[in-house]
Amino acid sequence: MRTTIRAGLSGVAAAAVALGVAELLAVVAGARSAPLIAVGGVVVDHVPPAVKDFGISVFGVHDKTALLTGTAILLGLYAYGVGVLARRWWPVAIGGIAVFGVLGAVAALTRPGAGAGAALPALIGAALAVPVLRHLLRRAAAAQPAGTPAPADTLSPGGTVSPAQPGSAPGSAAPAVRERSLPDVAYVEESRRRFVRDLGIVAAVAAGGGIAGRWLSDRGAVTSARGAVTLPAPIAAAPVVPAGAQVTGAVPYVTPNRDFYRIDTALITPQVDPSDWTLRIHGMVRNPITITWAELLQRPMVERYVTLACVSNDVGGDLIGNALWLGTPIKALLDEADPLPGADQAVQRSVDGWTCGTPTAVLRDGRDALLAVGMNGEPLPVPHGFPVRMIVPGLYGYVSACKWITEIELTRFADFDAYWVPRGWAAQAPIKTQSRIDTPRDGATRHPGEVVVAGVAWAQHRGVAKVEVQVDDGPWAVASLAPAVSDDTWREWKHSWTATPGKHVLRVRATDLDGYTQTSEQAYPAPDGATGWHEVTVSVG
Ligand SMILES: Nc1nc2c(c(=O)[nH]1)N[C@H]1C(S)=C(S)[C@@H](COP(=O)(O)O)O[C@H]1N2
Ligand SMILES: [Mo]
Repeated sequence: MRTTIRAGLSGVAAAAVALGVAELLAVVAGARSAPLIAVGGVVVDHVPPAVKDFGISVFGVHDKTALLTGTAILLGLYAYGVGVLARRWWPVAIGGIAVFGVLGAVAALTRPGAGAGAALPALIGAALAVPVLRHLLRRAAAAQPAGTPAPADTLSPGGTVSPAQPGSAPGSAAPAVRERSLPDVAYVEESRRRFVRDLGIVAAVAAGGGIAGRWLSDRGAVTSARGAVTLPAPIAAAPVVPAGAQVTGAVPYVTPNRDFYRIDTALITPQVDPSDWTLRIHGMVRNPITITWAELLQRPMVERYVTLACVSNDVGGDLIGNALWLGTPIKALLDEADPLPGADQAVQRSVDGWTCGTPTAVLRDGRDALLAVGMNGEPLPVPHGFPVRMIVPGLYGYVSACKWITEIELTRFADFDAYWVPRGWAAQAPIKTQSRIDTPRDGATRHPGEVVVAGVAWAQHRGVAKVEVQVDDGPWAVASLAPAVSDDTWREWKHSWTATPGKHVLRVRATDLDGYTQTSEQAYPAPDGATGWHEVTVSVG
């Protein structure tokens, strides 16, 4: 191993230990104060809308992994560089590590809800990296064969680094000069062994701290608090799902919680203990309200199927799901708060600072807009907003479905842009009428004869009136629609196609109860939802 590489690895190991220890400290200081999470969060919030497919996407799980991996790789390269330079010029190490610590601390301090303590994980981690790097660089220098240009004696902030460290190799008590002048193969070998050993110890501490910290942050008291929740019974039960609402070949009519898509900007899932939870309704209201979890559960609860969709869903995509939500109608709470005339926007704020803006009128027009506490018979899963989120039939999630909600501020659209609006998304975004073919899959093969084509169609709060299927450029055939549960849910459909040998394109389009038929015109998800017909290609033979 070359000396430069040893120095670089020393830098990487020192950075890793800083991050690992910071991750552990963040268990106490707040999970969002861990430097990687804090810096990642700043990046998420500040990506220019022009960075396509990234800033313009409403973050899914993969974007987050990519972001954190990318940040870690950049940091690793930086730390490698610091290690290599520090070998010749120690102040670089101090400066480089200080920059790293201060950046992490500032990022953590600027995260929503951060107290002064949020700076500590990054600062303490960085402070620890200094002696770790110094120690590893000394080991690396000692592992250098004699005769190699050795800047080791410029290493330490104290000036000379003597190989006379306690417990060092044979001959280590000798002055540096002797080490340089006498090629002592055994000494170099032993030093290399020690370097590798210490590098391993540092890496283990880093990994251990990181893994333990992440584990502890992820399963805070909230998992058990959620387990202890008993949901109240609804005063109005959901409509019964009619037999036949689910069609063979299409997705399940009710999406199980574990399969429900997840989209949010949170790099770590917010952990909100219901006993600490409050919702404050304030701003342009005559009567500001704050309610606790216990008070919320006292309110009348209803149970409703509502199909939630993400604006980032591509034509044919799966960022959509249908669940049974248990919640209290938000209208009654808003009526009590008594919004002032002109307060046309209800801005919901999550515990992590994320915001969305919903037209106040929509929340009060009588639709089942719920402050939800239950999903498919369970308390909300933590990634889906535990303990409380909003569910508003008919609007894309980014303008309505605030998870981990703690605040509703009545304001004007003219006065406040919610999170995604300055990032290139529309302030108002009703869900567009859409349809999808679930079977056959694109690229599937079938035998000639009867082939079942099936899928889902949705036009939340308007309702689906008709679904049609087209084969190649033939006439549109009306598909058979499964019974509807409500206008706020998707509808499954099927169509029997007599397939002939060859390659065929199947297309679907829906018409809603307003009489609107999906346009063939293809539009990107940004700024207010994709359009176009979903099509699949099938080989028959
Ligand atoms: N706190 C918070 N709530 C949020 C988001 C978010 O980033 N943060 N994303 C919204 C978006 S874009 C969508 S599509 C829905 C998705 O809800 P789900 O993850 O439960 O499917 O949550 C909404 N609520
Ligand atoms: Mo979304």
